Amino acid sequence: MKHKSGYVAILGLPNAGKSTLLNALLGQKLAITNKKPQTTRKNILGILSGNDYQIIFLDTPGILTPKYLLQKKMMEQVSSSTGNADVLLLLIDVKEDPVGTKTFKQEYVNKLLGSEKQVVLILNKVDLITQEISEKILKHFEEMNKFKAVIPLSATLNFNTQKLLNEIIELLPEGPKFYPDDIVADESERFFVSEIIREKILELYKEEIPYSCEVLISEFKERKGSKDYISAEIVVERDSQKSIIIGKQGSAIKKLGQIAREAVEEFLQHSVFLELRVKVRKKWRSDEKWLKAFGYSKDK
Ligand SMILES: Nc1nc2c(ncn2[C@@H]2O[C@H](COP(=O)(O)OP(=O)(O)OP(=O)(O)O)[C@@H](O)[C@H]2O)c(=O)[nH]1
Ligand SMILES: [Mg+2]
Repeated sequence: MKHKSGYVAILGLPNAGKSTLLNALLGQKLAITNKKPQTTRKNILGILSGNDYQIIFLDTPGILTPKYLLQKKMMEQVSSSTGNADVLLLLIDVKEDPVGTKTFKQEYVNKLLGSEKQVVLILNKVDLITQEISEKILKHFEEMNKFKAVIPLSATLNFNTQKLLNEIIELLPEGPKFYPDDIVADESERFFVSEIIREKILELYKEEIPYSCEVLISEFKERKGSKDYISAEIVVERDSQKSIIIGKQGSAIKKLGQIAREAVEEFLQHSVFLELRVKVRKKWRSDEKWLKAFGYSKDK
């Protein structure tokens, strides 16, 4: 058998389960996930290598109509993921959007379907609906005749993920490995640590607070034989948000620091001393200069 390789972009509305699917396909947690929409802000590359294939996945932010500059940058990330892609995975949350009405309302999705790209439609979260409804939805999409395949799947239960992989390998062109077999990600540990902290902010704080936060790693000192030292800045937009992050007598940030540290230690497999600071950068989500400084650029 010939070796196959290529790029596969994972696309869909916010909260469809794209990052959960990436993690399920890789068999390890690379991308942060949360029940709140717009968790992913930057593309995350994950590589799956087998004897006769190498799939380079790109998890992307959810497709939306941007209302402020950060969302515009997130959509630029989405757009940049499809250019090189050999296969597009379009995820639909079958509970929230059973026949794809919300998904196909997005002009961007229709543009993709009108392109030459091979699209596999994934009916995600089938664990939340009955078999009967699942079969009806499957039939509905198969009859549209727009997809290379339509696959009912549950990313959380790992249901049909192997079937999806077989389908992807089938669709990929012949080609060599682009990365060594043991490489799974191309981002730095710093990036993943900042994402883990952001994930814990999403878990601990309510309403708009997580949306107003960005996490930057200002220092990361590896120390053999003792704890790594990591200093992170949580950037918010307003003083009032800073007070909420810190909480009464520092109680909220203390809790955040503790659960974030445990998760970072699990990821790094090393003890760490984690220091968190909060900074206000007025309206950073609408500020080109700050967004650039925070790494929101077009390429990737
Ligand atoms: N029941 C069920 N829940 C799922 C499934 N896949 C994902 N979820 C949940 O859906 C929520 C959103 O998952 P994410 O993976 O963060 O979704 P996403 O598409 O990456 O979201 P954004 O990054 O915000 O665009 C999380 O609470 C997941 O646990 C699934 O197959 N079944
Ligand atoms: Mg995501």
